[in-house]
Amino acid sequence: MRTQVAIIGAGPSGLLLGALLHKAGIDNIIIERQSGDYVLGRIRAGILEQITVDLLKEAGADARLKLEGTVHHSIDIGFKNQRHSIDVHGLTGGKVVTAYGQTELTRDLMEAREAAGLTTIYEAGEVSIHDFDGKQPLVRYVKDGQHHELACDFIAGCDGFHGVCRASVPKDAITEFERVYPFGWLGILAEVPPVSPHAIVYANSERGFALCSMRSLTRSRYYVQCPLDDKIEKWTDDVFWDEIRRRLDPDLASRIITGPSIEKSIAPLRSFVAEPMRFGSLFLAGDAAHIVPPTGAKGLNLAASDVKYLSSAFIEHYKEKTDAGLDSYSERCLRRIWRAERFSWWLTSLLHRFPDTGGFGQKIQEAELDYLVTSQAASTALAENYVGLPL
Ligand code: RFL
Ligand code: PHB
Repeated sequence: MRTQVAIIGAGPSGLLLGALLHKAGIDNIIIERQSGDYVLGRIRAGILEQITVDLLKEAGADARLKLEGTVHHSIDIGFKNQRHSIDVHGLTGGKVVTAYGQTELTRDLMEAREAAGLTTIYEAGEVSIHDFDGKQPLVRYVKDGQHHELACDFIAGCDGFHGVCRASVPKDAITEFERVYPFGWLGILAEVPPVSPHAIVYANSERGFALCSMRSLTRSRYYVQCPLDDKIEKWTDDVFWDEIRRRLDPDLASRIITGPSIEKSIAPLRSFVAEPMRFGSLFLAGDAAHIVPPTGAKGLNLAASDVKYLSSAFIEHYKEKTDAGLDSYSERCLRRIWRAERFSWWLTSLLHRFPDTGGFGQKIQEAELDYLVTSQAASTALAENYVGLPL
């Protein structure tokens, strides 16, 4: 088999890249190690920057997003038992974010891909990549017990943090930067109306961070900071609802509508960047190259901006016969990535309780939050980053 771009991974990065390349007439095949249902079963991001929404439109996969996505003009910040609204729309000259689940976005891209008759090989085993520093890049995999080879011009490593692509780069060719946080996020999904349908609530409390988010007007997503070694069984639905209420201001806590969880999981928090993102004809994109703690809602959006740069670079290569975009890919992406890394690290530091936060640290966080919600300069800095820095 042969294709122009072999894409490893059918998460949001791989599917979006495949769609944009197809629109430009560039042949691509996606190889994914899991089944489609497994990929759709992972509950992750919920907040899309305008750049991500625009890319889905460009990919021809935004019909349902337009109908079902909820536009948010502001975000709420809670601390010291009070909630403060930050008018993101007003502070950024009219920019907004859209609440729409990663699961839905992935489903839309999968369906568009299937409708266009494009090849995705699911449940591919033993995926390996070869000769990406030479002239004949190759992907090998096993499907239904048979060994296969896919020859290509380029390999796009869209296979997430634990994928094979970054791991295949010689250690001396790559530099990794990492910070692991001493807590996780326990998230639950429930078929109940969100307590705050028009603004995501980010709350700092002495008991730890809490977040109120949504998937639709009838489906809510909530998170609380928890110890990394907590067992999920400890967190019965009742324990979860009691705990989140204690971390929110009394008004919000009294209005939260509870119900049985339909998904519950604990995710670790990490900041990570691998540099560079290009190795010959291998290009990393999305979580394969970088991770942010979810506090800034940047992970999926960064994946989308990588894909924007990468698809433009491939289009230039094939249509305009110039490699300028491919040559500058890594540098262009990393500038935006490090700014999002900084923002996500800062917001995480400001809103969570760390082992050494103590009374003094709590007071300092509250003082900074007070400044943040009362100073137009500080609110604007938050708002600009939250809606996404320009490409
Ligand atoms: P993915 O989604 O991990 O997809 C990678 C795909 O590659 C496959 N794969 C392989 N395929 C073939 N061969 C191999 N050897 C392979 N190894 C792996 C995997 O099965 C998978 O299908 O990476 P991608 O596409 O780069 O997308 C990144 C996003 O998923 C991620 O950044 C976001 O979910 C992060 N994130 C958020 N981002 C936002 O922009 N806004 C948010 O509100 C937000 N909230 C979140 C989040 C992530 C969270 N968790 C669980 C980490 C909330 C949470 C709780
Ligand atoms: C979510 O809805 O899953 C979500 C929202 C905002 C975040 C992180 C996750 O910052």
